[in-house]
Amino acid sequence: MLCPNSADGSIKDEASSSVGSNSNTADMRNQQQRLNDNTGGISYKVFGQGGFTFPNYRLILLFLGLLNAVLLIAAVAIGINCNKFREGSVQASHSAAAQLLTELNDLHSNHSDVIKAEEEAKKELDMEIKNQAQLKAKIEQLKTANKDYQGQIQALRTEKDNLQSNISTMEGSCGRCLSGWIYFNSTCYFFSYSESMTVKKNWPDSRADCISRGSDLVVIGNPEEQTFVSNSIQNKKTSSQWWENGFWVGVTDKEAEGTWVWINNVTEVERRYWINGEPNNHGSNEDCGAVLYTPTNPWKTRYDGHCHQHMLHWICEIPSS
Ligand SMILES: [Ca+2]
Ligand SMILES: [Ca+2]
Repeated sequence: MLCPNSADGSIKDEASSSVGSNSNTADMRNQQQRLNDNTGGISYKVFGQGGFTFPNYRLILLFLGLLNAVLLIAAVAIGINCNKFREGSVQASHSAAAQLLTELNDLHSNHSDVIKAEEEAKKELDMEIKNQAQLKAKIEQLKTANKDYQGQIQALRTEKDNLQSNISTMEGSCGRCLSGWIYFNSTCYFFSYSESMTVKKNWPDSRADCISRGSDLVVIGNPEEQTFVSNSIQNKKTSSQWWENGFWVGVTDKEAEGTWVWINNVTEVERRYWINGEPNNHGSNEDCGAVLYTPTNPWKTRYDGHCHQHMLHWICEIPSS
């Protein structure tokens, strides 16, 4: 028979109760008996000293049974839900994994596309660099060609100027000067070089030749005439000795050494037309004046030479009629 044991409510078998509590047990039995008598056979249990009573244990059992059933149903329901949830989770996981795989594949595909595009862009860049280098080389070639063209243009311009000058001279001398003479500033000039490159004479014979032609040796009386004469004797070189390439002109210092007088009795005072170091009266016998084109300074054309021993070309001058 089960009964309450103490205030903590634990239930123990009556036979296992301790010996020290025998007197209390007897009292409880008596109390139980009295309760049975008073309730007409309905059993109650007494829990501890001064405790309280519960309904019949059958009701408790029934209640507990119902409670177990409810709990069982709840457990089953929870289990089903958990299973459904687990299945849902697994399906969701599968779906997410599949989605991730798809995205990963997409990314792989995109990455390949990007690499391909990068390689194509690199190829295009290399092509552009190559094209640019070729273009640069072409520009350099064009620049060089342009320089050449500019040089040619300049040369053609110079030639044109010379031709125009010659035309002017020819037009000017036409009908005014004898054949083989050059007209300049109302005057006709004869350069012996134009008649013969090889015939050269000393100063007196040259003057005699000019007189025989109805003229005399040239008198260079102004800067314009100096320029004309200097330009006219350009490129008239016939000897490797510089002093043999000159042309006799009508100026001497044979009357007074160092005093240069033109054949028209005009004394030369201009010193800037002498070549550096001239006149030097070399051998104390250079009393006749000649002119020679000097590329480094066309103004400086004059030098003195031996009147009888030096053989040169000569220049005659006759005023235009
Ligand atoms: Ca002299
Ligand atoms: Ca000299």
